[in-house]
Amino acid sequence: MTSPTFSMISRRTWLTVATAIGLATQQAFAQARQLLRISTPAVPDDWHAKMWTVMKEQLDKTAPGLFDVQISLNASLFKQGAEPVAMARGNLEMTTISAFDIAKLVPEFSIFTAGYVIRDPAHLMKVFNGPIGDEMFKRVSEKMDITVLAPIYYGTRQLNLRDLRKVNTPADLKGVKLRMPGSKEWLFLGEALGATPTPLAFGEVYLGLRTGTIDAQDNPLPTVKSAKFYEVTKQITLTSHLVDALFIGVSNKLWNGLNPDQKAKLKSAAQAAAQYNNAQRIADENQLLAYFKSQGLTVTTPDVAAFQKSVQATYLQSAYAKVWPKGLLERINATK
Ligand code: KDO
Repeated sequence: MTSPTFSMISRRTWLTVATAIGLATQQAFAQARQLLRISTPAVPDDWHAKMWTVMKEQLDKTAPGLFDVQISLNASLFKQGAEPVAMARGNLEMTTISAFDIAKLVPEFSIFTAGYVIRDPAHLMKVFNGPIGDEMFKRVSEKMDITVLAPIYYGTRQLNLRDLRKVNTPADLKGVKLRMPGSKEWLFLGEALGATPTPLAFGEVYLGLRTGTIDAQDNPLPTVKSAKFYEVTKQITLTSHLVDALFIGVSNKLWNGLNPDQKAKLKSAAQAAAQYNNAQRIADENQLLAYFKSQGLTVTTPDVAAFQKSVQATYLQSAYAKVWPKGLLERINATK
């Protein structure tokens, strides 16, 4: 047996040292990665669930190794509506919050929970990506310690009934057990529509419709498809009562620890996710009625003007409208 030559030793040594350096770098990298936990009640097939992967993939390219993105769908990490509290406690970094979640802590935000205020997706984007959005998101940051990175179009909420029913005006919804998410702001919207609102978490809606503990639910068409509500309902009534937004929010604890370049990369990735979601939802909304009809559902158009008049009057007379900043409704209406 020949003894190892000098060059063999040095090559081996070099390899060992290089491997050790590699491992140490990897460890340092892993340790330095910011935990970015995301929780949402969205079902995997929904665009606002898939958009998180779009965000993650962009971050992997623009900021490799910076974030450890962990996506939890189906409310498997936190139950619907519990996300802002989890963020405040440092147990969650990101989610989509609704105007209804925000209104609990920023009461003036209830203006966006009112039916027939936002006109369409383009109006929604103009309002939230302009000075009104800036002012309102500043309040969100101050009171909730959450920075809004991008508004998203969740869709236009429609009525979806278990059984066939003539629905022309709010009076036709009298006694209908309409499922709403479980907060007073949501229940008020159900009441304003003329129904008997029944609180239920999103994850329980399918079963509620199947077993008949509820008569109806409201959600945008893409969600009626992705959560398969069309399988357990017979009618869609196009009230278009709420052009609904969600807001991609990050905890200030994480946000304030980032440098300007990292902030820009995270914001840009969130905006890419929002754009992806918006484009897909709008395309879906234009084509899904044909699909639902092919599945045997009846699609009806009520007297939308009657719904609008009644819902707007209910909100304007309510305690909610009393805390809306003076002139805000007019400014929203005037946004073109
Ligand atoms: C729902 O529970 O009806 C709702 O549409 C309310 C939204 O604010 C949002 O929480 C949404 O569910 C979930 O993201 C599931 O799609």
